[in-house]
Amino acid sequence: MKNRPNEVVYNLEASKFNWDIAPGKTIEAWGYNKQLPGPELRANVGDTLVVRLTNHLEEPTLIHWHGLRIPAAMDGTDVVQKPLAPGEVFEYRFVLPDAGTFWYHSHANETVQMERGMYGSLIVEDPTDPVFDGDKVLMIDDMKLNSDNEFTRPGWFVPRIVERHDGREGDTLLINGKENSVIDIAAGQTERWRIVNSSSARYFTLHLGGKEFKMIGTDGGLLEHARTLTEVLITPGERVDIAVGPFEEGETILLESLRYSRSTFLRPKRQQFATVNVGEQKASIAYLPETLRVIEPLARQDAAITRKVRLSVGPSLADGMDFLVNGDVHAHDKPVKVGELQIWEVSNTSLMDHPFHLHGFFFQLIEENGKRPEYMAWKDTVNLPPRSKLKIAWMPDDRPGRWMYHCHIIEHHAAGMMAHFELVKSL
Ligand SMILES: [Cu+2]
Repeated sequence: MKNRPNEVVYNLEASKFNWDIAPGKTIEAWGYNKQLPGPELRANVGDTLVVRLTNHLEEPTLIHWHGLRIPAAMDGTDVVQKPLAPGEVFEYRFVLPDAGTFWYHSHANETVQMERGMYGSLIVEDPTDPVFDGDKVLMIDDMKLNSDNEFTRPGWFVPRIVERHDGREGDTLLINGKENSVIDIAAGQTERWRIVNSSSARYFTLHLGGKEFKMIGTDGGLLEHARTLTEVLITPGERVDIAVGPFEEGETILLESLRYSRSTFLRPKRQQFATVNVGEQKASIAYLPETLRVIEPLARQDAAITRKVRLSVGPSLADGMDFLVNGDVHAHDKPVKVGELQIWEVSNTSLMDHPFHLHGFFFQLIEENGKRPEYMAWKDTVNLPPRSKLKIAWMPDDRPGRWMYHCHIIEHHAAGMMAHFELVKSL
């Protein structure tokens, strides 16, 4: 709802509620405004977003604004904000600096709160965005439920270490909180689909029955040029915007995730998430320009490294395995100075994949295992396969405070694969 000009206000009420993921299949969800996902928030770039969060849960909570370049105090983690106790209200208020596909989620007791549904999308539009015939948000998730549709708790040692090692994956596959979703599109039309991987640990390789689609954007907004693909990997936390269509009337297309092996105990599978139904022919006004925007490079591939971040695993007596950053759990990294270009070498010495997420800033990938990346993009989450090494460049602008980076497999984050650092005016 619009209040003052350029101010967009939402109320989010966090609570427990019953949610039908399929006809007759009801779960006890936790979420916002009794919806799963929470309300789709939309505003224009430059608007001030005001979100009043009321906590009706029986435990503390917080909202993290994933991908948003906002002041540290609004980042919604427990290092910048006291979690809201039951009954408390907090008002998040910040200017939306960038157009793109973002999302919000709980950053408290995440392995429970996110798994149960505490997330939603935040779409920031720009009047100069390419024109499409439709714009849909698809939030990918999975849930691990028992035969009574209850969330399981891994009580025994073996299930517990498996869930800690693999991250929590379940066989209940959801798009926008529903199993076996049907996505309608008119024949002859081209739509923008904004895909958000809001799962705890699932690697989602989007596949539309082998049909070509165009990847037009990622975490930090539009790419420079569309990329024609038939599949794209979207790891937890990442977003990919695609242009889909035009299709023929009467077509039925499976929306699946292809098999991706990330060295888990659980065997990876090809799985169907939804069906795309192509309806009656309609006229199209969609137009995709050759150049979507220009992305200025922050640094050359050979730029000198200013910091090394090593993701690894090590043995743990109590839990089987610890998840480490530079050899430490829940690490404290050195401060970063405002205005000093950061060139980080992020490496993964473990034998499993980790999606690396930096809070509050976009980075550019400038080198991938010794090679120059294929295309330019602004990112806040990037996957590291086993034994891989990336170089990322990012500019800490004038938003001092406490920030963090972590693996976006929520169970790995909880098991220690994260670090705090202070952004300071002077060192
Ligand atoms: Cu991880």
